[in-house]
Amino acid sequence: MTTLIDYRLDGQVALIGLDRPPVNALGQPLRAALAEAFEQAIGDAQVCALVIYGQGRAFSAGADISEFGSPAAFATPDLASLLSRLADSPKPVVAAIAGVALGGGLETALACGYRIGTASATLGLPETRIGLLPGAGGTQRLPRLIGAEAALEMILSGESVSASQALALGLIDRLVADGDDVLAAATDFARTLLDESAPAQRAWRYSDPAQGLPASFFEDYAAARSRRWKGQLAPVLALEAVRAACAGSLEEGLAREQVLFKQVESSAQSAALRHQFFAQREALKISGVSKDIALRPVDHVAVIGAGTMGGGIAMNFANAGIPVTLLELKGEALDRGLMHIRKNYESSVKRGKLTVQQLEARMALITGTLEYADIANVDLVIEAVFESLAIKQSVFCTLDKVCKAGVILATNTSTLDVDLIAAVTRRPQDVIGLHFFSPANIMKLLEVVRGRETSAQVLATTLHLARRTDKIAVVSGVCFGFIGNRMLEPYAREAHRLVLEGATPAQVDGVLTELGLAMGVLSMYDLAGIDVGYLVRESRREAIAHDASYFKLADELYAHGHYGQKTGRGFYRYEGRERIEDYEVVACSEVLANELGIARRVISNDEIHDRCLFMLINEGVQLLDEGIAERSGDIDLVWINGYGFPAWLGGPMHYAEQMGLSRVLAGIEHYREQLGDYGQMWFQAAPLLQRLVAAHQTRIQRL
Ligand code: 3H9
Repeated sequence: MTTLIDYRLDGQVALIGLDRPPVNALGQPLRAALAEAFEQAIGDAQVCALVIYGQGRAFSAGADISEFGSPAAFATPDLASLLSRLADSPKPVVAAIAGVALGGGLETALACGYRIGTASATLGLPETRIGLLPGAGGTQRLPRLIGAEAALEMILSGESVSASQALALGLIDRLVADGDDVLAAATDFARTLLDESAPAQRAWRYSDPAQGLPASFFEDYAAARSRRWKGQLAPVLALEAVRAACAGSLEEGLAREQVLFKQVESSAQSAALRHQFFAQREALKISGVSKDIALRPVDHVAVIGAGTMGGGIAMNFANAGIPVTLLELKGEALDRGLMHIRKNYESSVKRGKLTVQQLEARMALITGTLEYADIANVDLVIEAVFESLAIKQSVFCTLDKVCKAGVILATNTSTLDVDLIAAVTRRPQDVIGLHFFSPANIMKLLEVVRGRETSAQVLATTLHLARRTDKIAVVSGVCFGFIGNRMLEPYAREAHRLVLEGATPAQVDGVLTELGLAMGVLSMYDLAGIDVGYLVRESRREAIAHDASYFKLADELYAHGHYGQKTGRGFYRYEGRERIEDYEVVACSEVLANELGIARRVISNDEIHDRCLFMLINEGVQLLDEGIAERSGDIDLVWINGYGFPAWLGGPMHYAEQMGLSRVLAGIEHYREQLGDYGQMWFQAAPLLQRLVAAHQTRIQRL
């Protein structure tokens, strides 16, 4: 017996412990060891019942995700066959669930005749989140146990349920109080089953999982989610698998599930989502920051500035139960900010997302003040004032004077030089950038900007805090715009310029949303505010003065007071929430193109795709080469979680790898030639991209 399984006997009960830290992922070696232990128990006449449990913090987090896309995923014994064997056990098998039972982990429990769980256990089938579907019987056994509707909801939401919900659903048979020994309880349960001569497998609770559902149930379910599922394979095929559970025998359903599972497993979408899963975990491993570094306690936070951003940041901490002091200069602005926060929470109450008590509890965690003295003892200060270096530096001078030693001083700048801000303090090692995305209480991404002197301890503490507040943290070095906004610039530049060359804003945005982006870049500028974009450009006119042509149209919109959605006009006209093509914008681009000597022509959708995307990718590769981003996966996380890049394409870097790096390079070189002076100026392939292609590399990495 290998060490992957802890096998022992307790009287007539065989105890089989999965022992593959950290989460008992069911890779081939563990599957083989489990199969062997199972057969040993079945073959042992002394054993009358079995208990399967997980050593450590999980029952099992499911199949080993790193095996997918390789033969190891289906290597003997494959999980589906192993679980079918388990389900046919002639002796009762009890799954003892403590911690998480996810994906193939829950499917293992479903193949057992009986399930018992601790109160803090969570159970779920999150496969669709990584572009898969439950492929070891989950789509067939779960509907037969809890009904098709509840099963579909669990499978398609990917959300876990608590042990008490699982008990109510009939997913587990017994609940064990936290602190009680789940293994002892499971062994007792097994003995009771033996005393009662209980069958090894009970009849399914739902012989017809679709019983009581309307005939059009599956069509209606898919139709209601067609927008959310647009372009995605896994949810559509997962639904089909559950439907198969309602249409025939278990054997037929399991066979259908296998076919569908293999289809998603080999899809590019699943490869992209799996890449994202690991990228998210890799992003927390930072060079120079050891895993065991002592963290600073963060029990109280202050936010400077009660505007939209400051308010969102305050809510982010209050939502995680961390007290926040919100500081403003004027009473009116503070009241407005606090009122806005309350309104936001009230709308969550109206939507049923929050109870009134939770609203009040969160508001009670946020205290307003006009005095810097009130934040002298907090553990972290986040400045969220107007995006101006001089103003931010003056705030940091004050913080340096007022705040206690050991406080972390963070700036929420989206573009400015964190080192120049740190330099005005006597403690640059305690200064860091925390770039939240608006609305800060909702958006998952947090760009953590590591200044030249930021200490490893400060960095580690903020990364830990990000997890506490459910943010996806990505570390960036210091440069204009960090990872996200620096890449936005060339991408947005092409979008703007293409409109001058003859595309309409709707055509440009249409190509991007067709690809799966949550929003086209020009619509995004309308949402963020044409005035905001203008002010960012104003702050760095010298840097972009050598070719000012591409943003002439945006400057013109600014001059006319067309600031985007908030004024009802920008690149589009707005009637309520409806976005309408504005023919005056088209006419204006014609005039500007004429003035700038740009020949207007019919622009193909392919050209829009290639110019916007290749320039985005090129900048990402350059950032990696400069060391601003540590890994290409970090760049992907930023664009998926902060800029609406479709997760199922894996982020711009992964997408480039899928397209082929040589295609990206060839495209850049093509437009460099085709677009005359403009092409010569902007279409310069990143040296790292050239090196990678020359070395026939398919992955984006430093070379
Ligand atoms: C499946 O089951 C398919 C079947 O239906 C059909 C098969 C035929 N595999 O997240 P953490 C690693 S698909 C491999 O930092 P936490 C993770 O990379 C699977 N590795 O901890 C990390 O490694 P490292 C369906 C895995 O406490 C370490 O474990 N299941 C897996 O914040 C710690 O992870 C899922 O989708 C895995 N399955 O969260 C569940 N899981 O230290 C995916 C974790 O080297 N997992 N690792 O960076 C999770 O949701 C979370 O990891 C979990 C723990 C909640 C378990």
